[in-house]
Amino acid sequence: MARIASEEMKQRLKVYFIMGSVNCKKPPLEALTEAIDGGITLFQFREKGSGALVGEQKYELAKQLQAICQKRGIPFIVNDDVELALAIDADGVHIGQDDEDARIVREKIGDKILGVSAHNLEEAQAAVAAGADYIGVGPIYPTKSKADAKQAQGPGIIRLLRDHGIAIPIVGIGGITAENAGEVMSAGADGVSVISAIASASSPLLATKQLAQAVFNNE
Ligand code: TZP
Ligand code: MG
Repeated sequence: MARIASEEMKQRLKVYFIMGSVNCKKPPLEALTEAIDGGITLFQFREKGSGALVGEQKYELAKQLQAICQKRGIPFIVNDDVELALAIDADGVHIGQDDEDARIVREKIGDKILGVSAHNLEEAQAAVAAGADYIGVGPIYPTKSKADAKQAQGPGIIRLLRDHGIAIPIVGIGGITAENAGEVMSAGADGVSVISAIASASSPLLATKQLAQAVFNNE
């Protein structure tokens, strides 16, 4: 398998759903199935925070969610846990600035998708140099889904990165909803990534449809 092409990555980032068992209102398998029915283009398993599953239970949930993604043709990305991603042959890994060095992760995962969180130009340039396939930029808006989130920067951070030559696929993250997704896209993002806008919705199906509509109306 070759590295994912930049154009395909950009298409995959359009409606990027991130979720772990602690985020969802509905049972995780149900929430993911509804999100796929609603039109997500990429999924990240992020089993993190207070009450998160560990060990065998985390592994089992990952396998179950991955099976749903595989059946529906949605790439399955694992947050942080490179060993888990390799053990289950996930499609990729997403790492933050506090995780293992991106160059080392790239070596470990070969051609799998590598996503890296970046908060400024320096981090974005380093991620590009390390071989990231995309960067996640945020928090764009205030978020309740990440306890140690940095201050919200607004969509202008994406425009700044674009203006300074960052050309690789960018997905915005943090407090994104159907109401503000349009301005994230207009700032130069290829897509939006969300936890609560879908996972906390009483209807993940409807919430995803609304988010997808906002994204595709502002490409
Ligand atoms: N990284 C920056 S903000 C965030 C992460 C994982 C949380 C995004 O969650 P939400 O509910 O879409 O604001
Ligand atoms: Mg991390």
